[in-house]
Amino acid sequence: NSDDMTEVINYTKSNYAEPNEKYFGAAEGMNVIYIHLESFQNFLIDYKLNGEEVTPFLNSLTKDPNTLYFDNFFHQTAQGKTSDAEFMLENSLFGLPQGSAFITKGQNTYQAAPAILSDNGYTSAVFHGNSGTFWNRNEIYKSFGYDHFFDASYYDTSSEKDMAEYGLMDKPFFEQSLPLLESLQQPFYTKFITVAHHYPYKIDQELTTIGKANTGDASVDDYFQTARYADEAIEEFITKLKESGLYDNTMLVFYGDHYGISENHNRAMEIIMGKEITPYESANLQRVPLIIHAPGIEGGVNHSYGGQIDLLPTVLHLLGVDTKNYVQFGTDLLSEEHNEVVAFRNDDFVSPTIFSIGGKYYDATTGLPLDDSQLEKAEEYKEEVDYKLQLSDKVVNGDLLRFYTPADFTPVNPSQFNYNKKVL
Ligand code: GP9
Ligand code: MN
Repeated sequence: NSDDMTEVINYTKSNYAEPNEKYFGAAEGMNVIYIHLESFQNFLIDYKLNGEEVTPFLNSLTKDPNTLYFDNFFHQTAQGKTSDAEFMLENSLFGLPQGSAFITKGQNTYQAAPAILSDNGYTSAVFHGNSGTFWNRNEIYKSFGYDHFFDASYYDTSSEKDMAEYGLMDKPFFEQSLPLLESLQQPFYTKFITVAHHYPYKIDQELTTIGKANTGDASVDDYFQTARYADEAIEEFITKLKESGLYDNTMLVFYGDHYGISENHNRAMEIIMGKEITPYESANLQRVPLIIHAPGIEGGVNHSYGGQIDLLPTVLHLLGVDTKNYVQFGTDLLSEEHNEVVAFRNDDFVSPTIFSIGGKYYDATTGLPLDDSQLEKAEEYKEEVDYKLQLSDKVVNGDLLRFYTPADFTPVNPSQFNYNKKVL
């Protein structure tokens, strides 16, 4: 009820991190293109398989002078997988401890990125070569205020060799998306959801340009071939964005959605990583890429600890939109006040100093059991994480944003949107 909302607003206001004036508005008025890196773990960046880079394009992008690369960025997803990642990045609300908020909370009231940016003159669209009902996207996107959702019905999916398990393969997907993208009024806020690099990472060997690993565990061995394919598809897309001129006034945000290799494959991963996969190392493997490119921004490797919950305030501040009045559980990764304690849905957390895994505390740098002198600090972090998750669940389970409209936010009317392909 609404006094719960008062508690939530008090928390999010106290948790708010001031923008970094060096980056606030650095991408103001630019288009936004999110590239959803399906099942991409950050260990792939700069990884060499038998001496060969797996993802040479993304590797080069992390070194571009106008690119911020966050090498301590973590996924925070649970059973909702891709949909949890989307839920967090659009709302800065955590997904649920069980199930998928996309499916069970599709009709809630949200103050999501598309709606906030619509008030700032943006057109919004999602591109995804799978059926629009998967993860209930075609319903919840209306609650987020997305103007367009180009699902499989907008693509030519007639050729079997172009299809992956969850939709159109990335190369034809990006190719066919370009005219749809160019049809949008600018500035636009868009998200492209890839599918080729998805468990169990099977791919037509005619499409591969790198060998398999040889751990003997098929999904680990194949993981590198679909990662390379996805990297090539993205490179092709970026090349086309440059040719079309869009590249010069667009902020690109690449993010990994969740792990690709589960803990069932630790034995094989010990071969891949060249070390024992302890609970501490497994937590380290939950890093996913976050790569933000925009013309003119000061790039570099940013070591701040953060997660998908932090994407919305980070992106809005880069666009020059302050987030003080919104209910967001993450903080701007670029802010001097950014909160570096990264909460996971299972109550584990990581931070620059302390990891908490399965109820045990570890030194973040050595992986050794935490020194007693740090235990009080660890308990403080644990309390903060539990409270943050519990409060976010209250907002989502109680649909509490019904009781709070931020200043100068135009509430969304989901029934105004129709994603069906217009018969021209
Ligand atoms: C489904 C695709 C994959 O449309 O996004 O979803 P996932 O299985 O990764 O949650
Ligand atoms: Mn996924």
